Amino acid sequence: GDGSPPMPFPQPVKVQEIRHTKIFINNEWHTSLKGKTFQTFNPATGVKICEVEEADKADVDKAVKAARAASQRGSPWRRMDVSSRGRLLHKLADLMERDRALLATMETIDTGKPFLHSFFIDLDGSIKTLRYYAGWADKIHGKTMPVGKCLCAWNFPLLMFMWKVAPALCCGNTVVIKPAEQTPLTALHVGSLIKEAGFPPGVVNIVPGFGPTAGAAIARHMGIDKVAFTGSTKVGQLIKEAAAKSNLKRVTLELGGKNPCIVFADSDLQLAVEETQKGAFFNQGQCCTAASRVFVEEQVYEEFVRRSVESAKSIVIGDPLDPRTSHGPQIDQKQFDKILELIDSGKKEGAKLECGGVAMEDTGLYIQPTVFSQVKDHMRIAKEEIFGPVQCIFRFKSQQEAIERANSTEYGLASAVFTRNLDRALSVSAALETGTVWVNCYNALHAQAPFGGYKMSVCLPTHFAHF
Ligand code: TXE
Repeated sequence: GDGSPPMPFPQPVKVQEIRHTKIFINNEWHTSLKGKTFQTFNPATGVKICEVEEADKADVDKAVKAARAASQRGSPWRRMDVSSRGRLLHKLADLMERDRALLATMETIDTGKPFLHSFFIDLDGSIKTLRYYAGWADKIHGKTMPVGKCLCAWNFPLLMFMWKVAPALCCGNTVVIKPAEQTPLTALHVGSLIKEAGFPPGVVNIVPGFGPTAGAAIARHMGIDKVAFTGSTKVGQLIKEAAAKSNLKRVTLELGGKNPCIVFADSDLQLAVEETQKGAFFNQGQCCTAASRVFVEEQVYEEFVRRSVESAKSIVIGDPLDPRTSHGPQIDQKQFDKILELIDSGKKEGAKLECGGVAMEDTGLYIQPTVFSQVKDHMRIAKEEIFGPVQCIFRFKSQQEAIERANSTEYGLASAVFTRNLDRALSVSAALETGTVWVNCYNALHAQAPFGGYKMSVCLPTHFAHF
């Protein structure tokens, strides 16, 4: 080296005991009104981490009351000047930086995602999202909505929390947030940091619980003005329906994807192999932006498949807390079973299984990175969101054909184009019906860039990216 001491490598923290497992309302910790709790598990080991208080309709009512009171005219939050609001968001970001290793460890234990991903991607994105919106707080002139409610998914628990809460707070709203039942821990820790940062009571309330109970109570609540949701398309439809049938609350939905990549023969092939595969397998494939359909021009098809298989076989699967690991377990048994069932359908429908396709033998919900070639558009693996580590490779002949096939889906979240021809990159990008089109890269997400989509992937009524 250059003689300077080595950069300290982030290490997971030894978590002795989870301190925050209750419902967070008015900056205080509450037990469930029905006296119920639920368990959260480590998907890498199947071992129970702890019990969490389970919120239901009555707890949601209590949280909405607190959020309403905190946004009353004359309340500390309403009287606070906008730059102080920005300072509070920065303070929260500072506290998350202080607790970064702890939060990353908790995220890894609760979701199974590799620790270094939690540390460098989820925590980085969460903190940057807060700081980005902190900067907006004194630059917004216009209408705001008093009470928002957010429902989150389990694939990026902390990041989803921040994508939803940071813009809402930046505009002076108050929120009630329900984390996914699989992954409530980091949200609850952030509850303690919200209190420590000095947010007035009731501005942020956190109600861990299940979808059909706590989640549904939110969707149809008369005292909530806006709901933001990330999850399945099916539940997204239920939420929009419940919103329409109750008080016509505004709805933001971020749902599934079946995201196409188009790889032309004139691309940097190695780059295309690496980026599309990263896109397919990142977070064990549990991404709404997962690169689940890769269309490859026929001249380079065989070579692309060969290199993709080689790359998939080199992925390090293991204990998510081990910094060498790049691939962890799936989130729960239900998802695990769904993925294996879809892999099976791919085999039966005649796609060629190039590698993977099976679970790991020992404990935990691990599925080997899987590559299918010779995938045809009518197959289930070509149409349904798999949400697992499955890469599907298709062959195409002409640009027009590739665009049409890429667009022939009910989804429209993200896509990518790989080519050295910039002219082609621009015309194909314009033709793809997706909110994001990446050129010669994948999953390049930034707090500064909007994130939206077409068709059944996204429903965004406001100008803000995520709330
Ligand atoms: O999602 P659900 P699940 C997709 C992915 C995955 C599939 C199923 O394809 O395989 O969805 O996953 C709350 N009213 N995505 O079953 O059920 C629930 O408590 C109100 C894509 O985990 O949609 C949780 O907080 N809320 C995705 C959240 O919805 C309800 C991320 C997500 O759960 C509810 C996750 C109800 N009736 C899954 N029912 C993405 N876009 O990234 C459930 N919930």
